[in-house]
Amino acid sequence: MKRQVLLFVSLISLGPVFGQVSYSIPEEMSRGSLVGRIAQDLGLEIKRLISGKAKIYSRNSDQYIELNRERGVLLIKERIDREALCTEKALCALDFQILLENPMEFYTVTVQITDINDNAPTFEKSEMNFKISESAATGAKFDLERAVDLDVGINDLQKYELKPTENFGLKLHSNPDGHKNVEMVLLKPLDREKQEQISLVLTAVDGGEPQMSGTMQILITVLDVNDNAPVFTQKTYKATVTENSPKGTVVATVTASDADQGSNSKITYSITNTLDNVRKMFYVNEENGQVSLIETIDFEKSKRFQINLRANDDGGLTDSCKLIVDVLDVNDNKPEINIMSKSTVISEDAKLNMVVTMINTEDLDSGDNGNVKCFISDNVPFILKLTRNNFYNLVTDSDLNRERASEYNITVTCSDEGVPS
Ligand SMILES: [Ca+2]
Ligand SMILES: [Ca+2]
Ligand SMILES: [Ca+2]
Ligand SMILES: [Ca+2]
Repeated sequence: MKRQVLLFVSLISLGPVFGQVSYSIPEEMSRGSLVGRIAQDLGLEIKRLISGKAKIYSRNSDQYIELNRERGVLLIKERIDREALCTEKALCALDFQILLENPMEFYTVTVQITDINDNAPTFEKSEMNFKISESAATGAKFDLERAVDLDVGINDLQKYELKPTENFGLKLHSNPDGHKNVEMVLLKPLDREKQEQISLVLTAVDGGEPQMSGTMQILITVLDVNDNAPVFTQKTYKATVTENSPKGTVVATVTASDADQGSNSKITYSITNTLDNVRKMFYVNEENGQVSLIETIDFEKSKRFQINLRANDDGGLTDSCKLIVDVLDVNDNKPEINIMSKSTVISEDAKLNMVVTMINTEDLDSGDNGNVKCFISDNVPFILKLTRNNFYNLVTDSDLNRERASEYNITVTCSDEGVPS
């Protein structure tokens, strides 16, 4: 084989060259399609082709093109795929010779294969996944896989499109190999609380006619940062609790929410009062915000509490609120009776309305529970007169007669209006 080639090389170097011709055809023409009227173009007669046993000599391209001597034409013998033949080369051509004998001569033929747009830009992967923090700064870049189009020139990849365009844009970088690297650039900050998954489509298009394209899906998971503080459902909560309620009684439940994820939204409740005795009286369940009593409340000591509460997330962000607890009175105090002055001795000629003694009543309860009324039995020559709130005077109501009664034992009864009294 090697020897034959060598022999041929010596032949062509000796033999006369009568001319050359070139054709240009698109790739992918079907078998039997006309490449060129070689006899006509070389100025040869059909009978000379036949008598000269004209044939194609080629070291590598004879499988694609054949010579039909009888018609004097070159025809497609095998479908030509430009991409397989020339890969990325812009100029793709088949070179061969037409050899004739008697006398020996040869012609050089060049068939240029032009590209047709028979390849779409394609991505190796159909999907790319990214995990991007919602705190990523605008301008942050992410390398994307580039697409490949086997065609050349205008039929090759021309541009990329990324949709939707809300948060990301594209940036292309020229590469020494002539291809362009493609980057996704963050244009607008991400917000996990608004959108946790973002799905984008990267489209690569060529410039052929018709235009062809390929797509790749880009899936972005937005990672949480602690950019939201807890928020109480109310700034001020109100509750009431009856005094003497048992320890453990739930007074109220405060609730805060946090828009973040995981530990960034895990809330812990606490009471922040310092200077008063609130923390001795109340306890907040740090997990569920339930406020309960840890001490018995005495209305007579404190009628109202202001509990300051804080909600913390695990990232250290906080909110605060107030819980106002009004203590409800129960009638747990008897009226107290104080005799302010007493004259144990009184003359029988004492005038009517003479003050014998002054009484003050006191009841620690409030409302009806502390509303005190006093009275005495009515078979004595005295009456009880209300002078001011909670002050009574015991005064003479009729003439006294020492000879009839020298001593009175008067019982004053005071009662509040609570139920039970
Ligand atoms: Ca092509
Ligand atoms: Ca193409
Ligand atoms: Ca948070
Ligand atoms: Ca967040």
